[in-house]
Amino acid sequence: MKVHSLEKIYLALCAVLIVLGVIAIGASVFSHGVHLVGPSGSVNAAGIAKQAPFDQLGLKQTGDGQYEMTMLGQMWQWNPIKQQEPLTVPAGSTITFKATSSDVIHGLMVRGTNINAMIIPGQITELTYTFDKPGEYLIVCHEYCGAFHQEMYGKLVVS
Ligand SMILES: [Cu+2]
Repeated sequence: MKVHSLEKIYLALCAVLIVLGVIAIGASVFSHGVHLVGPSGSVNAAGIAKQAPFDQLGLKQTGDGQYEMTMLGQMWQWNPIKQQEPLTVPAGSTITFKATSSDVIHGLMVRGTNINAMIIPGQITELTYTFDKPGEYLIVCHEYCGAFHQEMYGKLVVS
């Protein structure tokens, strides 16, 4: 089979672009600190509200510029975000999110950050992020969880 010289050039360019694309994705993953989130514990799906740390939901300060946000995904709310709004922390604060679900799989995402994980019933998911930029951060569920999935959102204010 004879391959035209222009086709050879085209194939070589495609190969170079594929290699550059893979390198760009790899560099982006390392530079943004992308990593898989593993479970950091488990809770019995029955009676979550009586088990630590989910017996005390909400944002609490644990040190100088250190916060812990314990939250429970339930159809169709992030408990207790709506009850505690506006959640406010000063710029430069580090928040460790500890989340689980009491019913179905939810997805925790904080827009503008790398907080993005599935929230699985009975599994504790822990994510930490330092909020250096002031602004409003939308906290959403990004895993379709039923009829009012779009209502699972809240706001974090970094001032
Ligand atoms: Cu949802």
